[in-house]
Amino acid sequence: RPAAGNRIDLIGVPTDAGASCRGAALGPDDLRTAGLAERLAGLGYAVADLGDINVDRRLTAAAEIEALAIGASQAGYQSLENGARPVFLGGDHSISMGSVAGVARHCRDAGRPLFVLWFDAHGDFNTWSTTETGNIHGMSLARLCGEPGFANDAAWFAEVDPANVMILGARALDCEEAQLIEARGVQVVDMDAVRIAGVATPLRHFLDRVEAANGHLHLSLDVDAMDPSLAPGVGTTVPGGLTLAEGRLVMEMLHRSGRVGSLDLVELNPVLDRYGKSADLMVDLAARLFGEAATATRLARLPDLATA
Ligand code: Z70
Ligand code: MN
Ligand code: MN
Ligand code: MN
Repeated sequence: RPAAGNRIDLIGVPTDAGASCRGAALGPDDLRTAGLAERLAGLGYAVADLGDINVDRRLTAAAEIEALAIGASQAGYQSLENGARPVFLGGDHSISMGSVAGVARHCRDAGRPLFVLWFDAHGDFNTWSTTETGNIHGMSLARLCGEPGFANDAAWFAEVDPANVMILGARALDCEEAQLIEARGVQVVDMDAVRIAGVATPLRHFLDRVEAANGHLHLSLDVDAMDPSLAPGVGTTVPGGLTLAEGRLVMEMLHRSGRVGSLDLVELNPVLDRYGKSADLMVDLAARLFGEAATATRLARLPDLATA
């Protein structure tokens, strides 16, 4: 059990301006309703719900995303400076432009390398030149990795090294997007690789790198990485996603690493969800990420995890 004083800050970023369909803006309140704060508090954490970043609905989509990125970056940076772990509640995945930028600024100032696990059916590595849809949630990782065409000179922004990123669960990469990911050296563990190697082996190698570098690990959890039968409440369902056992195993390994310092929970669309199923799944995964059900007995049966 974590000692009291181990703090988690919930930061709502209620937008769907980056997506093609509306509804993800309701995500933060749906995660609250599903009991996220209470579940984490039950594990012994001091959970503070900092409320939602203010959003001005009169703005254009791009301007709304930019304003929220600034707010998320500042709130996340402050949370980390205060010694807490920020959990960003989306919102579509465009919110990570700000959340991860704030984490990257903290890491830069603290002199610690940042690693990002992009848990997603998609790569989100399109630019304004490669995008087939114009949807900004399909561009967040590209922007974070310093691709041109974005206004990244602002004080709230900091880049992520593409060599320190692993995309896990991918199965819907656009053609030019896939070429760009490859050219930048981002590691992709797609669903074909998962079916062949499982999730544990590639994740073990990634976590060993984070450990060796004394890195800070950010998990950007897009719920559409999970199979749509488990997570129907997403804008774009892609068949052939991660199973419940695989998702939980990833979370347990991440917990055991002791390296996860920040988290995005994104792309939950309550309008498309069925009886809170996807929200419940996200709360379950987040709880396991923070240590729920990670008993010594279970780990004794999983020696590859115990030797983290
Ligand atoms: C596509 C695009 C995307 C999430 C869809 C899809 C991007 N590559 N991301 N749903 N979460 O529009 O760029
Ligand atoms: Mn820190
Ligand atoms: Mn995504
Ligand atoms: Mn996705």
